[in-house]
Amino acid sequence: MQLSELQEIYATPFFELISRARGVYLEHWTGNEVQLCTLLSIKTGGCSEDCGYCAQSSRYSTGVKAERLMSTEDVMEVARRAHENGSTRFCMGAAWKGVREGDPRFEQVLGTIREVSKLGMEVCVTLGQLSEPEARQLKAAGVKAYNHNIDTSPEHYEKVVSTHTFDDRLNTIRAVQSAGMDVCCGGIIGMGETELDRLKMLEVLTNFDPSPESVPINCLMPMPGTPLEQQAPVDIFELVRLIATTRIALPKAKVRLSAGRTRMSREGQALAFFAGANSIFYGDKLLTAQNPGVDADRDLFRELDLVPQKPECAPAACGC
Ligand code: SAM
Ligand code: DTB
Ligand code: SF4
Repeated sequence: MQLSELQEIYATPFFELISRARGVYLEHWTGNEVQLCTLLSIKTGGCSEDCGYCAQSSRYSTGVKAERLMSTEDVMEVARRAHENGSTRFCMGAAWKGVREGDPRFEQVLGTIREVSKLGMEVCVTLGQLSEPEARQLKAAGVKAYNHNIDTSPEHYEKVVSTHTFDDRLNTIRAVQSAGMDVCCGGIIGMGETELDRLKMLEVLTNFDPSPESVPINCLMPMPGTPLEQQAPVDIFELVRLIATTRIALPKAKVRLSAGRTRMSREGQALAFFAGANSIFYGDKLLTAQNPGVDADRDLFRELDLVPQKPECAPAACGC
């Protein structure tokens, strides 16, 4: 989609915008179903990169300790619990610049993926940069989707990160697409970007071929010690407008209301679901930051008559 079209959609009067987005949502999705994704940091902290929002960069004193890669056994324990709690997607994240074929730590992650994929949840990983050989190995091990966010507009990206480029991010996404994995790609708002930057980010996402399978929209969680620790919270109506615009521009993508829900009211979240968000991270913790508790989300779902989305047919567990 062109930037001018996105600008036009975004500028529609608020109620018209969210009604239109709701209409698009109902054409493509079963009403009231929201995907529950559990996130697990399998390798926390000590990252070489300088992403200005991230508590896991070794360049900032954030209080996050560098830990070793979790064992397959420990990951499986969390994954089993997530499955029992109704999660249909399990996303494992690593604080790495990227992964290389043959690296023993990458081999270990492949082994973990093989085990987790037997549980029947959609498996997603976010391990940083990769090229085609690594992408093919991940796909063969059972990964459905690879999360790699572009995070903001190309212009704003270099104000937030200096150790890799926006083009590096796009190259990884291309490798993921070539290997036949789904692309989970979105960004963060609240990093000092303009409305135009947000729409330029969306322009890039809408021009992916194939389209992204899911689009996480994160609100910056200002992590103490990072350069962005003082950023003001995102205005809820700006977030809802962006979600509605994303829903209209990418009707078939799962739009994930991602980081930052701890600072949103229940009413704000309800508006975001109405406007087309249909996926959340479920569980008390994101990677290092807090997420609303499982009990709070269960209550919210009950009050809004939302139900967990069923998993898509997962080859390893599928009986059909
Ligand atoms: N190292 C890998 C990478 O950079 O792609 C994977 C992990 S990284 C933490 C995954 C994503 O988490 C980032 O691209 C960013 O969108 C999101 N994220 C990290 N810190 C955040 C924060 N403080 N607030 C909101 N989103 C954040
Ligand atoms: C995404 O877009 N958001 C998630 C997931 N993909 C990996 C990460 C959010 C991280 C929030 C900050 C933290 O927990 O440190
Ligand atoms: Fe490292 Fe990813 Fe955090 Fe950037 S966002 S510092 S690459 S863990």
